[in-house]
Amino acid sequence: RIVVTGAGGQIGSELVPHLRGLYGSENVLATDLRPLAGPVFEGGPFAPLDVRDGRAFSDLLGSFRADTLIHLAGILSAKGEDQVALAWDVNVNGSVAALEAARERGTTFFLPSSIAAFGPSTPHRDTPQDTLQRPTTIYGVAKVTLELLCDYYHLKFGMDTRGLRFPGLISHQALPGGGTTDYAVHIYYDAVRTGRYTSFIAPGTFMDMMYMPDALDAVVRLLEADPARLAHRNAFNISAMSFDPEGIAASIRRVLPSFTLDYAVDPLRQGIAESWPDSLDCSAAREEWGFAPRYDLDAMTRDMLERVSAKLGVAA
Ligand code: VAH
Repeated sequence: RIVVTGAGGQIGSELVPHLRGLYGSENVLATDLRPLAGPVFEGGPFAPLDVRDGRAFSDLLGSFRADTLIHLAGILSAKGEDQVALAWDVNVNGSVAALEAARERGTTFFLPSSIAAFGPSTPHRDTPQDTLQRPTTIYGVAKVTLELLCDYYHLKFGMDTRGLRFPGLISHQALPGGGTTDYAVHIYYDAVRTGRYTSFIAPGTFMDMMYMPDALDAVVRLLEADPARLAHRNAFNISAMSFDPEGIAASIRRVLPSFTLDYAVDPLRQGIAESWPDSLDCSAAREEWGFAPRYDLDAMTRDMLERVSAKLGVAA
């Protein structure tokens, strides 16, 4: 029985229905700061939760008889730079409360890390699984803290903690909020709406990316993996592709030939993007639990344009 925090976010809004389809709706409890609309809220059990409230967190895991906690609640990179104290409070204190509640209740614990856990001094190409991590955003500093905390709780208390370093995630269900890779989602919506997009990330800025179905599959595969095979536990590098704005625009033009891209670079998010890797080495994830993404850039583009067109009721 699984509890998911941040269920209304970009990952949670797709992961909750996915897990309910696999394990039964009654076995997946969605939580978020406030009641939600849509399938997450209507499709199964929901409870409001401020993840910083440790008592309420532990009580919820106990009353739901959870055996797994997937803790997604957090503030993303760009929004974190505008609200540093809040980002630290929610991302770190909220995750400490989650870890303590999971320890108290003996639940398996999943936490998402990010390519944001790397910084300018990290090798940018084929970024190793184990390497220098000196991130320059509060979001990244928090992610490194949480990677270390999850390893510590495993070593100190024997907790089953597991996690993934997500690349930028592209999806059509819920829009991301406050991220740096969000341009790779917005571009599809504008391609359908207007046939053109103005990118806040500059040409030549490569970042690791992945289509949401592959992210959902990775979470389930890691949580179902044989722990004896896990040489690493938290923060597996995973990625399905690496592209810059020109690359995703060319992919869109292979479907919508008239699509055009121009630029209004946002210095804040451009600076964040340049501090992150260009491409990850994902060999540990492949070897230890069979990570195998299915979508490449053109397959993602075809599916995204089709889904966003249907969602907006616009012929692409
Ligand atoms: C962000 N989408 O942009 C998130 C993610 C790898 C990027 O952490 O902040």
